[in-house]
Amino acid sequence: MALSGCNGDKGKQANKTYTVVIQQMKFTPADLTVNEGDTVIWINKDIVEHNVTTETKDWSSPNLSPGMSWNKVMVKSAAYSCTLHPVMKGSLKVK
Ligand SMILES: [Cu+2]
Repeated sequence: MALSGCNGDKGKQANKTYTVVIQQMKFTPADLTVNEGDTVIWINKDIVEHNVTTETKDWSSPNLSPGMSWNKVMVKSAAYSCTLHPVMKGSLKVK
């Protein structure tokens, strides 16, 4: 496991990829903790379009049709939602 704290130019740890499934108007898992540089893939397995947009609007995905996926390398923590369905919320914590 990575040590927390200042990590400057220490040895590189292998980056991982995490998947968040969008289904039944929910992000699963809704809360995810990753390391900086890890990739998160959102897959829309629902029957309607969804997107992933941070509350601060730092970044957002395009609208994802059913069956589409989108990925992003995470560099900082973010709370996000789907602007089409604001009740859908998730959060990413970057260690
Ligand atoms: Cu949605």
